[in-house]
Formats: sequence, C-alpha cells, structure tokens
Amino acid sequence: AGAAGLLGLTATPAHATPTATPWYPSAKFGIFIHWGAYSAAAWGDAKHAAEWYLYAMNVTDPARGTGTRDHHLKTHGADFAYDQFIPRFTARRYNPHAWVRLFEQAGARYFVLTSKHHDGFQLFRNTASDRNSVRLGPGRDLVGELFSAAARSHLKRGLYYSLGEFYNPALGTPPKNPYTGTEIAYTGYRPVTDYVTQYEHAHLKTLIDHYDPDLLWADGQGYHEFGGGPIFRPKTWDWRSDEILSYYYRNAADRPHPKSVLANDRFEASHADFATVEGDNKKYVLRPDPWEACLNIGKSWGYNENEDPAKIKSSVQLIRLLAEVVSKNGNLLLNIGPREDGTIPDWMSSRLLDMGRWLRLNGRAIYDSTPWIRAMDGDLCYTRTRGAFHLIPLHWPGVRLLVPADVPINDRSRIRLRRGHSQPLSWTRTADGIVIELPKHRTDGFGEEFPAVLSVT
Ligand code: FUL
Repeated sequence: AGAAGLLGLTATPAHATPTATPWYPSAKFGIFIHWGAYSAAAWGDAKHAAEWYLYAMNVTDPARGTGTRDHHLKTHGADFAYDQFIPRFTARRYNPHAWVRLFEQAGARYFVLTSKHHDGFQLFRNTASDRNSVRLGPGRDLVGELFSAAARSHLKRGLYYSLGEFYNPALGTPPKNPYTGTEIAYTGYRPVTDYVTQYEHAHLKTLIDHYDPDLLWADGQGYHEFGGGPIFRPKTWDWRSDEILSYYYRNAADRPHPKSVLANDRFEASHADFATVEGDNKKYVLRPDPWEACLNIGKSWGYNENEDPAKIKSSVQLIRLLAEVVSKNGNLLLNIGPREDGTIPDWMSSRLLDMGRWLRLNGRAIYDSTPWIRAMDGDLCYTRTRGAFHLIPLHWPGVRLLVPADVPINDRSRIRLRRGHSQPLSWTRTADGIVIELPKHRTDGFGEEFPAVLSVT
C-alpha cells in the first residue's frame, strides 16, 4: 500500500481483474498424452523412444544406435518415408469422451496433450502449415475434440508444443538425413521466411486463441542438443518466447472470467510458472517453487510395440512416486501413449484406474496438500492439508510404525487410517520416537505393498 494507501487508492478499482485462483499447485496429478504420426510407427529402441522415430530411423551410426533404422528397413523397407505413417495414423477409434472419463477416474486434475512433437505433425487446425491432422491422416481436429469433451469436466486442459523440429524445411532446406545425405520428405510445408514468427508463434497464437489452454508445455527448445547427432539448425536460437507468453497471460487475464494459466520452463523465457523434472526420482528434491515430474509408465512416451515389459512400472511404483513427488511439493504428470487409432492399451489404463482407486481413498493427503519441512524419512512421506498432517508410509508398515519425534503429533492428536478404521490408533512416545499401533492387516482392499495414509488431526 504505502503512499498509494495514504492517497486512498488501495481499494480495488472496478475494472481490476480479480486474481484467478492458481489451480496448479493443488492439482498434484495430471495425465500427459503423447500421440501423433509416430504412434503409427509404434517403435522405439534401447536408445530412442518411439516418438523420436523420425530421428532414429535416420541414424546410421552404430554408436548412436541403429535399432530403429534396422527395424524400419526390415519392416517397412528403405523406400518407406516417415510421412507414409501419416495416413496410418487414423484416430479411427478415438473417443475423447472416454479419455476424459478415464482421466477423471484416475483422479487426475489436468491433462497435457502433444499438439505437435519434434516430427512437426500437428494435431490441431491451423493455417501456418498443412502438416496437421485436419488436412492429413485422421481429417479431424484432435486437440479441439479433446478440449470440447473436457470442457464440462473438472479437468484443466494443457497443451504440449515442441518449439523446434527435427526436419522442418524452414530450419534447413531441403531437410536431409545428416548421415547419408538422403532427402527427407516433409509433407504439408507452407513456406515461411521466419520460422519463429510465421510458424512457431503463429501456431501458439492459434492454440491460445482457439483452445484457451490452461497450461502450455513447451519442449524442443534445445533442439541442437537432441541426440547429439548432426543437425540442420543453428546452435543458438532466439525463440522470443517472452512475446508469445505475454500474449498468453494477457489473453487469459482479459477474458470475461479471468483465469490462471501456466507455462513450463522450456520456453527459454524470462519467466516460468513451474520447473519440469524429467527422469527418475533421484532428481526429485523438496523445493519451494512449483515443479512437475513428467514420468513414463514404460520407456517410450509415444506408443511403442517394442516396450520392454521389465521396464514397465507397476501401479504400486507409480502410487509411491506420486506420494514422493507430492511430499516434495511437486506435481506428477504421468504419461500415456495411445495407439494410432486412439485406443489406450490396457496396461496403461489399468494403472491409471489403480491410481484412481487409491486416490479415492487417500486423496485427502494428496490434493490441496502442502509439504512439511521434510519430505520424507526413509519410506515415510509427509504432507499437510488444512487442519491435518499426513503420514504416508510407502508400504504397509506392519503392526507398529515408528515416526521421528519431531513430527507434529501432540497429546491431543488423533491418528486415523482413512477408511475402514475410523477408530483413532493408539500411540506412545518412546526414546526412539513416536510408535503408532496398527492393525495387523490393512482392510482397504490394497495389498501390503501399497502406500497407506495415516492422518493426524
Ligand atoms: C523430451 C522429448 O524429447 C521427449 O520426446 C518427450 O516429449 C519428453 C516429455 O520431453 O524432451
């Protein structure tokens, strides 16, 4: 307030936009969807995820991994161009309402769909390029359909967009295989002289204007670093993302119902609303600002028929990771890769449904929670919500749970298991810490290996 307060100017002016409630930090759990022409190729190798197929099929250097190339030559032949997968990407059984229902049943609060990945194929209607699902392949606006289906749900709607691309002609004409010099087809190109303004910003502006996304998830910004192979674009690239993000925020604030929108940290802009952490939980640390772990169930982000079953995370592992991320003040963005026809493999949907089942019983320790001063001790995670402190042992602890003496439990505290045992549990303070007595077996329908929640009020 200060001087303005003295001058009586602190009252909110009538035209001021109310601060939209930031939905993101309390949402905790979102679904990432990698879907595109690569879903029709449906193949990844030990070194390349399936959504990198266009890149990987061109790699001839054994040191960089020729698994995808070998597969491609054997299965499709040397004359089969990547763009021939576009008509095989059909979305024939795409049911966006079923997707929305599944995400809701999973307990997710938002989703992020790939509107364009590094192969440059767009899942939305636009005029900057014809390389999109309306003009080619499915003949449908896949982004628009999912956004409409989710419009009346509680899900917030996000879009992934790769700033850079592997072989866009505007980044090096004509695109060639960097190893062999063979030309690479890029169907649907509309010539531009300025990739950033006429194409990338034009795309993002279309996404903002037509779909009004709650979240933008940029990627592909450091394109020159991808895979370490030879590339066509300059080493430094000025995305001028501050311009497009200003447009995005302004647009959201100017709406009749202003809303809080977010952008991730891959725009190379002067501002990011949350940090992205890709990879395993060795990288997860408690930090004060919002962050998001993007995580795969298997190894590929795009659908991969060659997925190694040994690398597929179980529902137990995923729920543990969710608890860990949330105790560290993060959100979990869990990825699925639908098939080219829009169906979601059972091994993905069954895991989502397990998470939803667990969250229906235990979500009170997850949604809207904030971290404690420590995220976890060993296998025990902590979260807080209004009026409650939650202990989340990552598996059933047996008849006694020992918790450190400094957790906020006092003489008036009641400790309860969420369901099935509404009776407060007995506990005692000992020299080693606080010992909580638990029933011998859990009765919430989950195996002993699943995380449990004890709430202290
Ligand atoms: C990475 C991409 O290269 C992967 O293909 C995937 O989209 C992941 C979420 O981000 O940077």
